[in-house]
Amino acid sequence: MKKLTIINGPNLNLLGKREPNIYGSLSFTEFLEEIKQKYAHVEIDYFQSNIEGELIDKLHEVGFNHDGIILNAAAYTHTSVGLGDAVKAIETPVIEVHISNTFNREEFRHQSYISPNARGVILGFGLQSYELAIQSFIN
Ligand code: CA2
Repeated sequence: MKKLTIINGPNLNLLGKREPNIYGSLSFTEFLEEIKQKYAHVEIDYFQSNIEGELIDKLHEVGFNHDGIILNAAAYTHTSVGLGDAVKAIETPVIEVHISNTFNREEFRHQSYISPNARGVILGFGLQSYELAIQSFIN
């Protein structure tokens, strides 16, 4: 069984509660239940934190024993050298995902410290961005 981990960064625990025009109205836990049922043959772990160091610790923890990591570092994408270094340091391939198309938003969202060391980047497809990343790991 393939083992994947989804890691979500700051404020993504608010999904479905605020700003539905940008991020949709489904909570991540609701989405995760759907996706776990659909991909029952895949082990899909989930971790969310609002704390940069906890996200780095989680990358270290799963980055040598999982088949893939799906990372939405949220705002830290655009600021965190530490998260970028962690993605570079681990062995498990990382796919960077974003719900929104960060390139049609503010200029500061065009910069990513994750992308240079990610296997790929999927953005702008809403929560489907995560599903596309799962499919890329299992196909
Ligand atoms: O589009 C994405 O997935 C982002 O990673 C989301 C981040 C943003 O800083 C990135 O530029 C793009 C923000 C996540 C905040 O999520 C919220 C969800 C509901 C209500 C408020 C914030």
